[in-house]
Amino acid sequence: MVREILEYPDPRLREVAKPVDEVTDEIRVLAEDMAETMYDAPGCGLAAPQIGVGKRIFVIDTATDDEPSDLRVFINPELLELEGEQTWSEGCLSFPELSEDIDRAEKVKVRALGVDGKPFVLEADGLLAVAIQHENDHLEGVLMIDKVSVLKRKLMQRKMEKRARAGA
Ligand code: GNR
Ligand code: NI
Repeated sequence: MVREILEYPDPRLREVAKPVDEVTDEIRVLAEDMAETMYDAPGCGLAAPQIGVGKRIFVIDTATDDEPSDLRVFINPELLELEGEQTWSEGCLSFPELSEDIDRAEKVKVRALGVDGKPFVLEADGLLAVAIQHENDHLEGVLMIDKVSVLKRKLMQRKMEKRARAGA
């Protein structure tokens, strides 16, 4: 089921998400809904707080249009290692139509549980590494607007206020 994506400045985007106790069928349905919502948007990642669920889960698919889909589900993720630096022009489904250059680590090592409840470790670089860091931030209530200059932050705030007033 496609869920509604919350937009800045919804206060639910600022809450710190809680660990998942056990990977149950309910969690698997949530992960499915998140994937469906991400593909529908469309976006290359989605964190549970973006649909108003304060749990530590995110989904990512960085495959391009001409590649087969590559859905990854991360439950209770932990970033174990961050290395190097890279800058991407990032978007966020909670800031529709905005994009900003954000500095991130070039490579990340992440540990998480999969939908089978089993732990896995993944080393990623490029866009996948960026997406993992972006989604992990959502679980901490951190948003891309927090990572830009004061001037850009004000511009982003203004654009989002205007959008909210327009009833978008
Ligand atoms: O769809 C998305 N694209 C994107 C592009 C560059 C860096 C990060 C992202 S994540 C974003 C979807 C989203 O808001 N996830 O939280
Ligand atoms: Ni986002």
